[in-house]
Amino acid sequence: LVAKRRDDYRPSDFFIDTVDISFILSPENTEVCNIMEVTRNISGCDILKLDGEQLNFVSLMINGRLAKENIDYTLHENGLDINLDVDHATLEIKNTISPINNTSLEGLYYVSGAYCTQCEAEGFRKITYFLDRPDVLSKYRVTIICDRPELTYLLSNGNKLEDTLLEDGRRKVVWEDPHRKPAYLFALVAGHFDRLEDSFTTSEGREVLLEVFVDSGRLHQAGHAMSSLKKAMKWDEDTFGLAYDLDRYMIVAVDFFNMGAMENKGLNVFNSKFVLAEPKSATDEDYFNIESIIAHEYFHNWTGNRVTCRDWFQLSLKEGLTVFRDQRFSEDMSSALGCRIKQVKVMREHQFAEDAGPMSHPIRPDEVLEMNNFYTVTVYDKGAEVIRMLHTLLTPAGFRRGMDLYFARHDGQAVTCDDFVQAMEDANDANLSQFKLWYSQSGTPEVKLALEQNQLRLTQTNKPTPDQAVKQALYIPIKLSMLDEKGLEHTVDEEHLGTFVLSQEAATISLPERLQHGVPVILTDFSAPVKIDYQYTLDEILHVLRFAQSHYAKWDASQMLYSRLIRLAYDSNEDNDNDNNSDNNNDNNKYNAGQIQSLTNLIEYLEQATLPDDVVAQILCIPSFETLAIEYTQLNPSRLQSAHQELTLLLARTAKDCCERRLKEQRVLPYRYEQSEVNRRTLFAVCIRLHVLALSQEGKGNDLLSAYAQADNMTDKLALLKAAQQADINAFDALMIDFEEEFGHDAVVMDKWFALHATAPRDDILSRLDLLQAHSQYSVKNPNKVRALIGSFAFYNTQGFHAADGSGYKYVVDFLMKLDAINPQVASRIITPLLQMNRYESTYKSLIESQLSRLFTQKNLSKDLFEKLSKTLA
Ligand code: BAL
Ligand code: ZN
Repeated sequence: LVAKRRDDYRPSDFFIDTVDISFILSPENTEVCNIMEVTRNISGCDILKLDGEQLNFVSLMINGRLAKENIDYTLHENGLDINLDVDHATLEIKNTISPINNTSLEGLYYVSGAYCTQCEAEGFRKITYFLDRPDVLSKYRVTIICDRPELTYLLSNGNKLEDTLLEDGRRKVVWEDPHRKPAYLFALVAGHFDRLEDSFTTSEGREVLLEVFVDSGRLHQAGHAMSSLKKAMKWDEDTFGLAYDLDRYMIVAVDFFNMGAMENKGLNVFNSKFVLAEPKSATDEDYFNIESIIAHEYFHNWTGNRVTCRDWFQLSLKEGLTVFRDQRFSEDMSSALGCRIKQVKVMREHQFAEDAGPMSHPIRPDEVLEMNNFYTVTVYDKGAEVIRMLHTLLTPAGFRRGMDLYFARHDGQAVTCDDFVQAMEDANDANLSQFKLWYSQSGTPEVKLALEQNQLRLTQTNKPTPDQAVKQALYIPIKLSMLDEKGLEHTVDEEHLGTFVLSQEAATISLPERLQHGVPVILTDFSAPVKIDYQYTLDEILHVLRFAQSHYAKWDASQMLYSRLIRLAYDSNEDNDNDNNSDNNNDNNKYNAGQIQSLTNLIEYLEQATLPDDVVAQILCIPSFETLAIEYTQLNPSRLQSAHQELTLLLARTAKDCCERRLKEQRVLPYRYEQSEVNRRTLFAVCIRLHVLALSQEGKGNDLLSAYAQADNMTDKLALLKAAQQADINAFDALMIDFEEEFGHDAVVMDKWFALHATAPRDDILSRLDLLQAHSQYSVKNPNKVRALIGSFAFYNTQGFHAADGSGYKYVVDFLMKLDAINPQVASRIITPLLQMNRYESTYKSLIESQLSRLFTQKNLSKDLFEKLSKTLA
């Protein structure tokens, strides 16, 4: 197995100008006939090397002549080499494939009575022999022939040219996409669906037919997706001047899908959980995610499809940029603060961990063995943070100028991240040469802040990562202000409107006398993807919470306070580890009076300030175990879990009256997905969870069962279930039976049920997981089910996964051994928490290591797992 390197990029020897591809569909044996016009690009090259995997070759014609094996062509495991010493040729290749046996869900697969494709990144080579690389752009004509009338829709990219019944009774549909595209944007779907239709007139006057295809009986759940699509189309016209370019836009929702969704030209394929919604069965979070993912895929039509990637190392060119665009859209459609907090949580919880682990890579990776392993939180979310920094540094107007120039220069091309930055530079007459290090350097920078007598000193540290030993100073925009003793906030960097750029290893900012005993408010809005090191006292944190003008800064201060208190409890548990200290009622002992008082002060502030519901809710949330874990070396997960739980219980007691009052004040209205109601329900969820915990500590009962019976929507139901899961396991069990009776028929909703079971803190969790895997709604072949059950356990059930005897690790590895043979892409996601082994205390580390070593010796291990394991065990 040889890794590919970014530096080894060479233009393709040949291009494929047109593709005329026909499918005679059959689950076991689909016949593919692919007629291509090829042109030589590099003179002197006389072998056309086509990619092909898991294909049954039938025949090759070159310019109408039947080619002979070993004379005209050679076949090998990864493709077909054709001797071609001409500048132009017409090739006709016939092959067959077996969609029903394709459990990897990459290429063309058949499941639950429907055909579906997924070609990004390198799936087209599992359909036919091809130059399967994103810088080969071709015009496609697609013919689908099917003998099963029950498959009412035979879909592909672009415009439908023909839909006829053949004499033999089979149906033939022909599609043509007028836009040149790389093979990864090809799509074919054939199935029986219900269809929701609407239309949109673009700013250029184009009348676009909009269609959302869903499983039969689910049409009433497709409306939110459709209205989200129309909002996204309008937003992109208003914000970036980008209009849609075909007469038809189709979205198909399928239950079996490796990703969230896929932006195939004119024919998006979606995981049904990101399309289907009604109040009874979808949460506010589901509504939010649907709106944002529909927008994300739509926005790809320009950032990804019209301008695509030269090679897969440039993935962040389209993904980082498109995530940034969908984030801005969501910020405009809902609560900007809520969105930003969500984004920052993803960075701190997942991206920082990835950057600190064996798979650390820059947003533009240098070396890849399996491309599917690089659809990461680094390429996507850190990539979006890098674009956001450009947006901050160049101002929104400057960023727009850069985008306009990028499209003017590169429409219809396959380009690089450098091309994008060059357009930003040229449109703004800016020098971004140091900024570009964000594309090539991995790891999370740490910025240390010190308040010296009359100045602030900032120092950046960029520690080595497994992939890069040597680092350079980055160009870091840091939103920064100072609070004086009275709580008045002052800008310290007048010149840059409050955003200080740290471009050297160290810098100082002088302070006027009135600020020399002030408190810094730093990295407001998370202005750069870095960690901050400043030794605030607890009182200083409370000062920021009380007086910072930004709600983001207030929230961030609350997170600092909780992290600090958890660290104190963790360190104190270290001394008492042999005392079997799981006695939750003793948590007051972990803290001195001043520390307990800081929490009381936080709640008092919340009580007297008039903050919006969503800000209060966010401030009452303690950082997750996973967010905290990244701050620890030699981590003992069980000790951190106890410290986390101790603080949660103390917060629940301290906030009891506050939560009780806010719960009483709730004015429950019939469900509507609108921001003020979303905020109210978010606050309800946080308060009910803390309140039930407080009651249980006092040995008092709760009214979860009746509240659940009265809830008219999934958001509140799920909040009550989570409250029960943490504080009242009997109520939880009763509600879960109720839930299954009501929603057992609904695959999408049942994912919530599986995830709740998988994250329940109970001693018999592994035997429960066994039972759940035998449930009629569960299938190891369905990625949503695997992620909901085993993924939730591995990522979020700290107690079970990190069981001291290693049984949780063994359970997951046993499962991965099975899953890898079925769907390596999903297996490679689920393994993520185990890759952090080097951050754990030696007993935990060696338990994980022995399990990973066992997995590494498995026969026929996928490239996906091989790449991750070899790096982790190195
Ligand atoms: N291109 C893969 C799915 C997505 O990021 O939209
Ligand atoms: Zn994307």
